[in-house]
Amino acid sequence: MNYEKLMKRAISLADQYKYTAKPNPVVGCIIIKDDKIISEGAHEKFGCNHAEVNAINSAKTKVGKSFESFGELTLICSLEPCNHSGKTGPCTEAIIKSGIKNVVIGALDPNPLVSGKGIESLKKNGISVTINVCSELVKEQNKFFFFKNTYGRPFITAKIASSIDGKSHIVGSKQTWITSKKSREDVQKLRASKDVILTGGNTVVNDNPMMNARVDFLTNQPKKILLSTKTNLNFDAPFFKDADYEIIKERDLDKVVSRFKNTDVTSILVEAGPKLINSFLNEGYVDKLIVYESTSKLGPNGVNWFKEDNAVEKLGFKLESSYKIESDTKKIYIK
Ligand code: AOF
Ligand code: ZN
Repeated sequence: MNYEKLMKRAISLADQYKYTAKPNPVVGCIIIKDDKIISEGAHEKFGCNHAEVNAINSAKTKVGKSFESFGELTLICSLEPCNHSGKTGPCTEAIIKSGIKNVVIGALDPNPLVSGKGIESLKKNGISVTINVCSELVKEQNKFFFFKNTYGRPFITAKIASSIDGKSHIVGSKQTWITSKKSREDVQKLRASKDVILTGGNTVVNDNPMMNARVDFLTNQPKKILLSTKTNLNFDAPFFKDADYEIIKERDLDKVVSRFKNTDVTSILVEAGPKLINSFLNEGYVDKLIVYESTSKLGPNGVNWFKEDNAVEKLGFKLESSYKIESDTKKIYIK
């Protein structure tokens, strides 16, 4: 049987939950009898049931109606079923117990706790396993999760707002609004898509930001991380209000980034001033740079984002795409 079409359906099912499953990967699962769909499930929320368990539970309500026994069914899931106990029990166990004898998998789970072991456990229990059906789509869909498990650190995006003459703000000023309201709304979505927002002390003191994701859909709020050795922080500031935050008093970025190795965090958005952004860029810790560029000029009193012309290109970035948001231009650079 050609499982690609059903795998693509499992992948779209999973996609709906990218803001609530994070930092976990999104996973979708479909159970079929011959070419008929019996049930579907997805990993909807971090810490809650995995996709396979939701699909199996839903199929259980249909025994004796749509099918007679689980041995007749095939389970199609976008990611290799886990065989470890994390916040939930092993999916392999749920599959084996159900009596399903045929499993089709999109991509192997890159999590070293799981990778290959889920398949092994299914096979040991007499289940036939097909792998790598649309695996590239699954990897693309869970890009940050695969990146983290491949490189041992989160995927890092840096975001800046720049005037047309390449400036960040007016020297000595507090907050300077450079881009339009629509661009700032776009930033809220960008924040929602990440596990962590990382900023510096000057940004928190000068801009007084909340640094949360103010979006009109359900999302797991990113954790806020402040890199600062400042001792005069105002903890009544919006940044600290009712928020999950951490202050890291560390200047060495190698050490900062390696702190995430054994955590759930798969993606970081750095929103900071020129000093911290340039440190991340120069140390090779930016995988994607997003520039929101306005048409206004800040002129000679403006502070430059970069010391030299074409600094971004000189660091090896290429413009991946750009488009207009009202009069601003959003430019996305990757390496
Ligand atoms: C699956 N099906 O739907 C998902 C999987 O803490 P836990 O128990 O939620 O486990 C999280 C890990 O399980 C996650 O890092 C990844 O390796 C795997 N995700 N596995 O069988 C699912 N979401
Ligand atoms: Zn699982």
